Amino acid sequence: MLRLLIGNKNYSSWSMRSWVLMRELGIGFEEQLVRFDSFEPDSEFKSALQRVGGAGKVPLLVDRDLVIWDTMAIAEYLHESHAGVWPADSRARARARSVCAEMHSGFEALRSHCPMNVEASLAEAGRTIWREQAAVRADVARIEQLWEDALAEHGGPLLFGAFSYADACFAPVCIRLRTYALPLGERARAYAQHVLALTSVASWMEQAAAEHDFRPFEEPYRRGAD
Ligand SMILES: N[C@@H](CCC(=O)N[C@@H](CS)C(=O)NCC(=O)O)C(=O)O
Repeated sequence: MLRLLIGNKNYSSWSMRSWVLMRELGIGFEEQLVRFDSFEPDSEFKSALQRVGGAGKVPLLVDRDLVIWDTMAIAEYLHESHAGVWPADSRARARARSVCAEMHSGFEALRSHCPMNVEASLAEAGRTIWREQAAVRADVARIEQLWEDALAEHGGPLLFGAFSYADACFAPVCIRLRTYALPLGERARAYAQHVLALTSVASWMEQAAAEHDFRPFEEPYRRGAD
């Protein structure tokens, strides 16, 4: 049985990507939550991960004695044994890998100003961020363009028609857009709503909202859980 080590569901956007991918494709796994803490070298979080292997971050996928770290490597490993991780058509697959790679290495402004927080409603912080941070506006414009191009080429409702890792990869972005109530065009909004309604995404969000594990260092905008 595969084992997936993840962080707090309310905050861990990278964990969410692998978890949603596996759940949506019906790939069986046991999950192990490693609670976020300070991330200091001697923290509980780092010690727990060190005992398993990898780079000291979540998610981590463990298949017997094999430890796979980093979401892209996890997606590629699962692709070798399961259909549906990437689109079947090679052109669409190349494009899906491109958009995921861009997400993986980019959108720094959106990620740092709008950290994922499933349970919070931060529309007011979102309005300030939107007004003051041109780089966040640029990130969202680029994301909308990526989405619209893929939706136009493949007909929706998901980026490459049917579900693929690309949708799991952008699921935390859909949550950020919702938490911070950032403005979005019609087509992008419909896509984000579709992603949020996926069974796997809805159940991650439900479990995240039930966590009630307020981690102050992940909370630039709140003093406590509402
Ligand atoms: N590039 C990595 C990023 C993983 C990552 O940054 N995970 C965060 C949690 S969402 C983490 O473990 N942070 C701990 C740290 O930065 O020390 C991936 O794609 O898996």
